[in-house]
Amino acid sequence: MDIYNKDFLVIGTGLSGYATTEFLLSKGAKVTLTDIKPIEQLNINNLINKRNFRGIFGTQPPLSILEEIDYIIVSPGVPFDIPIILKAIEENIEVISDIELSYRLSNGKIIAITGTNGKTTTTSMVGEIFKESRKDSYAVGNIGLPMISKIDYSTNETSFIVEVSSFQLEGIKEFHPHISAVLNITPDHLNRHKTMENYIDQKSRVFLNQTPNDITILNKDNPITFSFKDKTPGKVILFSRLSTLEKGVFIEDNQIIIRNEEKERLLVCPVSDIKILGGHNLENALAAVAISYYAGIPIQSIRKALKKFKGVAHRIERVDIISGVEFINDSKGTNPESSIKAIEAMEKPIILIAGGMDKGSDLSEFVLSFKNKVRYLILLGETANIIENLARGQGINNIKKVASMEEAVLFSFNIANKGDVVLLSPGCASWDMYSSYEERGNIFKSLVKDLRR
Ligand code: UMA
Repeated sequence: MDIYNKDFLVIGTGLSGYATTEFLLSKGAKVTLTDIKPIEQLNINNLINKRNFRGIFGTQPPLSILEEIDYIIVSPGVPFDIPIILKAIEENIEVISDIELSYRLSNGKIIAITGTNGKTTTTSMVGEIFKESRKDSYAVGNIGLPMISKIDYSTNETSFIVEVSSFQLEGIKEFHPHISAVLNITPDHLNRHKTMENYIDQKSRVFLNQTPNDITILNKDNPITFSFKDKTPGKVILFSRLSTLEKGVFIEDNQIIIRNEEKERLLVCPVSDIKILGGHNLENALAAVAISYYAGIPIQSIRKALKKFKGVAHRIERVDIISGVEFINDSKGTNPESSIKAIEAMEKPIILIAGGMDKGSDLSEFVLSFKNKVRYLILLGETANIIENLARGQGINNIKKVASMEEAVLFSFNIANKGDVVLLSPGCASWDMYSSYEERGNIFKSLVKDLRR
């Protein structure tokens, strides 16, 4: 893809838009960066005076700008149905996501990991496994590090381990992973994708450009991902926590096992070596084993890295134990399914802090999972009333609605008994009150720290 002297419109000034703009300018492209937020709310001082840079902020860009534009790069959080994108598509201007641009400009191989939950943990695990075997690699993408920021460092020997979201997959065309993995699919982001069918279609785009020479790794235990075995052009490798397999990665006698094409039965490690909590994390580990093994990583490195892996921030992250009360930050519980997994992973009575942006998700399964586990419910954000009504319908009456995380943490500590766990796992996105789940989790962690003062 030729970018020198071409005119790019980059929509969104978050992590992806900023990194994309910096990269494109450094390669001699002309960039118009836009964001609906006003300039005072954006952190773009380092770009403003650069040559070939122009900014349009505080509004959607005018349609007339398209006359000068060769390519549009859309940040993941920007929906594809805004007027400028619809018009550009009508006028045959290429509209792609940051991940597609990065793919076109990168050297090396791509491993793409998607799914509703577990993407970040699995991507981090695979990243650690690759590091352990000293393979030239970068863990990038939805994990919080735009892939474009590492393109300049890539060679033919580089492996990009890319966490890809349904948002990013919406804007791919040629993106071609050598290995793709779909961990699980349950309802999420329905406010953007509208129907479950659409969401599933976006996820299945991860293997859109694969060939029989590529590998698609699928979770056998999730009916939707299992059904992808008949859709992908790639060679299918399954993993399963619940059943043994003729070929693939599974658990037998509390050991993680690989059975390869030659029907060899390879022992990876005992399940007890996986230190991160919950059955869902065991599934993530099985996926990470499958990805790494088929990427050619020696089992010894896989084994070592898995044993060392301590989890990722904001995902069932142990923060502190104060006066016998354990605090766990699961701010990355941004959809019901993810938070159900966190609740299932707890072995103590739970004081749950939940609620957040209303993405249109059905929260009833989430509330059903509270039964016999959640002792007290503290609610905040847009969905507080919805969760309260569902919970009362289930006979749960220990409920407190709060206006801030500070109030939530103080109240939780006041009512907690020794041996309880205070779990922040909202079941909802953070964007009604915070800029990201990271910000929400960091505020929770610092408030917990303050309890010690
Ligand atoms: N904006 C517009 N016009 C619009 C809509 C939004 O200009 O019509 C602007 C917003 O004002 C904002 C910017 O676009 O300033 C937002 O961009 P962004 O949301 O894409 O934010 P980034 O900082 O670039 O972060 C994105 C991913 N965010 C989302 O998908 C929402 C990050 O994933 C990712 O880590 C990062 O790129 C690097 O690749 C976060 C996420 O929540 C973790 N992902 C979702 C999830 O995991 O469930 C999909």
